[in-house]
Amino acid sequence: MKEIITPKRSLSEETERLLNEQIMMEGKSSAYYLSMASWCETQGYTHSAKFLYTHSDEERGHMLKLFRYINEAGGHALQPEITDIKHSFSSLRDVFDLILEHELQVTQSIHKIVDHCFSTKDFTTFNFLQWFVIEQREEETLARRALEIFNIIGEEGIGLWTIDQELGKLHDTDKEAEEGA
Ligand code: OFO
Repeated sequence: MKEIITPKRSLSEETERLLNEQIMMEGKSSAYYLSMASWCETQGYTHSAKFLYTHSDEERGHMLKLFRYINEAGGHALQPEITDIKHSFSSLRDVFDLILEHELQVTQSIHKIVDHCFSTKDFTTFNFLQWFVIEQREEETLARRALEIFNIIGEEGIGLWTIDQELGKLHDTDKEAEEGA
């Protein structure tokens, strides 16, 4: 496909389309985690709910980063229509299994755009996307860490109660790791 770039815009139409798809994905992440937060809260998993409310806000931040980039580059960022959000989950573990699955899809989607930018020599967008590449590595690590907490503590007895407490601390652990890096 021929890439068309005019003096008023530094983004090709295809790159703009892919970035708008990514806006949809980040918006979906935000809505998905908000729904998970709400479910956790109704089940008494208050620490996990706190973690997920914060995470949902972060995903909205990722979406806004893309909005600003597209518009500054002369494109048009589109508010996505978010549908089909799951509201019920079979267990707390199910929530965190789904988070890892979802984050792996987000990583693939980011890599697809990075690959496109590299092959079309859009090095500005390629460079902008490096933040997302690093972020996805951290998000996957966080999701895996959450599942390790289930495996290490075990869900029997007061296990689930303890797991919920530990999941609530995940963002702090993440920040400490970033500061130590
Ligand atoms: Fe936007 O990092 Fe998760 O999805």
